[in-house]
This record gives sequence, structure tokens and C-alpha cells, in this order.
Amino acid sequence: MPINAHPEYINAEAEYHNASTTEQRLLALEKMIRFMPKHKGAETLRKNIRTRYKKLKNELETKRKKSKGKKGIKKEDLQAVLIGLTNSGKSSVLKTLTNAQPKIASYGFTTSEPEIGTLNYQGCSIQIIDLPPISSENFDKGLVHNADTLLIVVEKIHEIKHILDSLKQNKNAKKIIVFNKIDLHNQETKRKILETLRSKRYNFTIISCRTTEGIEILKEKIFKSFNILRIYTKTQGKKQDNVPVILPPKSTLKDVAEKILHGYSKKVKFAKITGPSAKFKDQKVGLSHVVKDKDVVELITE
Ligand SMILES: Nc1nc2c(ncn2[C@@H]2O[C@H](COP(=O)(O)OP(=O)(O)OP(=O)(O)O)[C@@H](O)[C@H]2O)c(=O)[nH]1
Ligand SMILES: [Mg+2]
Repeated sequence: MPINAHPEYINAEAEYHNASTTEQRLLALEKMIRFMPKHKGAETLRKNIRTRYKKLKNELETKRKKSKGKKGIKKEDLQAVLIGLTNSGKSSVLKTLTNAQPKIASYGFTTSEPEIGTLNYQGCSIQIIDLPPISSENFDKGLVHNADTLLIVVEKIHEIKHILDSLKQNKNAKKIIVFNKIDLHNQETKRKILETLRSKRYNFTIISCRTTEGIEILKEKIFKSFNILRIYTKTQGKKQDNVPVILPPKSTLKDVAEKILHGYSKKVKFAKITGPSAKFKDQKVGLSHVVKDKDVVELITE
């Protein structure tokens, strides 16, 4: 303890030693800085405290950066991730497709952390994630790696190859090329763009966030990319549920029951089924029955 120290300084120093988190330590150091002894003999002490403060502050920043992006993003059943170079219009696409209100600007590197929105399409909730541009230090490779569908937003043809090359590890994701800002081109250029995209055999769609041209087609393409089954369930004697259960292709009734009853599917003895996989309305079927998109299922448990 330095000579002639202010009582507040002494308290702050005690707080510093008793602190159990970096945040608490930083707060104590801030107080120590405020009440540091001013005389010449304490010069080394002042320097020492400032260095400690800077070091801890950096530690905290690094920790925050690392946790950024991962925090709060729970992967939903259906997820599509927007990627592309800066300014291509990823955030504008998120805004056009969903209820999200991301920051949009004409200068580069506008988006600095992932933004989430929900696209409601044909009774399904599709999670759309907007990312910082590929070259940004905040670009989240993890989210791209786990994505089912990638929406590659470009405004020039040559950007496509560059982005696809950087995605070589992610072979499983469906990729949709979203050629944005089509409103900036005349009919002749538009025709040429379409021709090139077709000749490369890309799964693509041309859109404009400004005029909303092509947006409905994009929504449909995103939905179809998941290749899913929507199964509507029904409780005995009641109307069917409006929100479907989402399942992968070739799922059985057992999968449907498991998804709804979480481990209690053994209680289900049979089901009544109506729709594309049924021969007639309320057909009685067992748990090994393979369901089809838009089936309506009533699970019977007794
Ligand atoms: N003309 C036209 N401009 C668009 C369109 N979509 C986006 N823009 C403009 O392009 C600029 C960039 O849009 P953003 O949505 O912020 O682009 P971003 O890809 O999210 O950019 P970063 O976050 O920096 O990666 C903005 O000035 C938008 O207004 C479009 O369809 N047509
Ligand atoms: Mg953006």
C-alpha cells in the first residue's frame, strides 16, 4: 500500500483483490485510477495500474468478440444464411424477406454482426441469417458451415466464382445464387446476365430489393431447397393444427410421433391419416407408415 494513499484508493485496492470476475476487477481498477496518489514517488505505481487496466480491458474485448454471433442464434429446423461481398445487398434481402430491420448503407462493411429474421412461408418459419461480408474479420465461418441453404448475394457475375471457391468445404449446403440490383440494368444487359447464369447451370434467381422483382420466386426457391415434409397434426375430434411439424424426406409416423411427444411415442398405437399418403380419408395406419408432404395425422394413444 502506497504512503499517503486516499482512503477511497485503499478501498478500491481491496475490491480489486477480492474481485472474482474481470468486469469487477476493471471497475475496481477504474476507481483506483481515480483516487491514485498524485505525488512523484507513486509514478511507477500509476504506470503499473494503467498497464493492468489496459491488459484487462483487451482481454474482455477479445472475449466479447469471440462470443459475438454465436450468442442468441439457435439453429431452427429451417435455416438459410446470406453471404456475399460487401454492399451486394445481403441486409436489403433480409429486410425484404423478413420482419428484421437491419442497418443498410451504401458504404462498405455495414453489417458487423449476424442479424436474424423470420420468413413465414406456407405455414413454415424459415430462419434467415444476414452475415457481415466474407472479407470482414467478423465473418462467421461456423454459421456458414452449418447452414442447410446458402443464399449467395451478388451484383456482378464474377463475384460468384470467387464466393463458391471460398465455400469448397461446405459441400452439403444447397446454394442459391441471388443476383441482386437487377433494376440497375437495361433489358439488353439483363438478357445477357440471364444467359450467363443459365449457361453456368447455377440454381439462381435475379431480384431487386428496390422494386421487389423476383422476391416471390426467391421465397419459393428457399422453401424448396429444404426438401421437407410438412405434417399437420390433429387432436381427436378437433380441427387440425395450422403450424406443421417439419420432417426430412422419407420420415415415418413414428418420426412424427417422436417429434411431438418427445420420447413418449411408444404410447401411440396407430394413427388416422388423410392426405397425399392416404388411400382414403382417416385411413388407419401403423407407425411404420411413410408420410408425405401435407398429410394430416391424428395420433391415437390408447
Ligand atoms: N438499386 C438497388 N440498390 C440496392 C438494392 N439492394 C440494395 N441496394 C443498395 O446497396 C447498398 C448496400 O446494401 P446493403 O443491404 O447494406 O448491403 P450488404 O451486402 O448488407 O453490405 P455489408 O453489410 O457491408 O456487407 C445500399 O445502398 C442499398 O440501398 C437493389 O435491389 N437495387
Ligand atoms: Mg449488411
